[in-house]
Amino acid sequence: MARPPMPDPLALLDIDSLLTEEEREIQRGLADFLDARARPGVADRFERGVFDRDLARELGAFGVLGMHLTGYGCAGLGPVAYGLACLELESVDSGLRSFVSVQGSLSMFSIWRYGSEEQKREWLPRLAAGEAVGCFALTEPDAGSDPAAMRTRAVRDGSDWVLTGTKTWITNGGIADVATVWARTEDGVRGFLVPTTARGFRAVDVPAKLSLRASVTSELVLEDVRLPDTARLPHAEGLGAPLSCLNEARFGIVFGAVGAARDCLRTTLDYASTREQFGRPIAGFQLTQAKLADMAVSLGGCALLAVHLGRLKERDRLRPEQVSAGKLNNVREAIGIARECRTVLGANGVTLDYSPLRHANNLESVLTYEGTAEVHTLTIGRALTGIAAFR
Ligand code: TGC
Ligand code: FAD
Repeated sequence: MARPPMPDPLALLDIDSLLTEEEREIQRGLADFLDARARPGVADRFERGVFDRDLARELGAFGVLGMHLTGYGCAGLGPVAYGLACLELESVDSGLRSFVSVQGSLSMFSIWRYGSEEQKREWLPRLAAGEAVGCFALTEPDAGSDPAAMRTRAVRDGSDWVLTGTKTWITNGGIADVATVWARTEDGVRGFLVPTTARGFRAVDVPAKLSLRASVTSELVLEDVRLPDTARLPHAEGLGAPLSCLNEARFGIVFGAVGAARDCLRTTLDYASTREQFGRPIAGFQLTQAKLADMAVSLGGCALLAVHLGRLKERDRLRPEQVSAGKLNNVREAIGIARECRTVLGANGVTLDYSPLRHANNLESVLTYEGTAEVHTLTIGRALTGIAAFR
């Protein structure tokens, strides 16, 4: 006798039982908000290549932006609650999670961790509310995996700084009010808060992406941008500062990838139980069940890993190579699940009517940004062997 399909494949391993009541409430509340406000129309926004700026303000009002930071209008919630928010956001679209990652974990975190009191007061409350948008500019045309090769320069001129260079692939760049720009000075790498209205600054959006289409990605050009010394992040010294911000955003991706994969599997379970061939639901074929079972086990493993890393982070015990293990594994598994789900959907799977191929396309970017799969493999390799194989 057939029973209805399991509505949430994460229920297979009872992942909920690992969460506190507060964490479950935050997750449920955000999921309901996103179902009402973000899920409808997401395929259309992906197709048109647009980001919904109003949604950013609503996410701010909901308290999601910088929710893991304390003070300055931020909610001060724990890492698992933040991770679960990333999971729910990415179950809608990776572009939405990207917006929140960059706003909260890269832009706001860089100011919160390395900024002066004045910088925090000026920017954090507006960024938390979604009234202002931030971006984080590390990558350059000739410095991606190897940010130490950056060419953007900040040179002293009296009491000012003059910034020159080009940053590329910058999420939120074209809609940002403030950019955290990392530049080389004669004392090493430093961070600067560049208002996007500054003379000599311009953003040019990357056209025709096949991935993360519902997210703004831009090139930033800085031509002799003059800034006072109060624009420099006073506590950021060396490349370790931007790399420490990446740990925060990479942690969110560990959970986010679970959300994308869960949405693919939910969609596929639902489809397979109603689509009939050879006179019966395709979910009843053993080959389909083998795919579904493998994917549910893999998804559960990803969720266990995410929650485990979150609990380590709560105790301040999370090391960068552990974040690398989480990002490498969960994004790799999620992209595999998205592609396998697509096969169960047959021809319908290549349309925007169903989410798996949209998620798979988005996950191509997630596999590359915040450290490519190869960079994270080598980070784990270095931790295991003690030998750095990057160069
Ligand atoms: P090395 O040059 O030797 O080290 C520089 C300093 O940084 C320290 N460090 C870290 N600190 C904290 N957390 C980490 N994860 C760190 N990784 C390195 C390091 O200890 C050193 O400190 P110090 O005090 O000794 O000077 O660099 P390395 O050999 O350690 O690292 C090399 C490598 C390849 C791992 C690093 O360069 C790297 O991670 N490259 C990938 C670049 C990357 O991920 N870019 C992402 C750009 S932002 C983005 O993609 C946003 S997408 C957002 C979205 O839409 O969601
Ligand atoms: P490369 O570094 O040129 O790498 C190309 C290939 O070579 C990869 O497979 C890589 O793994 C491999 N490779 C490189 N070095 C090694 C090595 N030592 N050993 C083995 N293999 C190696 N950046 C920002 O600063 N801010 C943002 O907001 C941001 N948003 C992004 C949004 C999107 C949609 C995308 C796609 C990218 C974004 N990025 C952002 C840039 C992203 O961080 C870089 O694309 C990423 O770090 C890789 O750099 P690259 O693209 O230059 O590739």
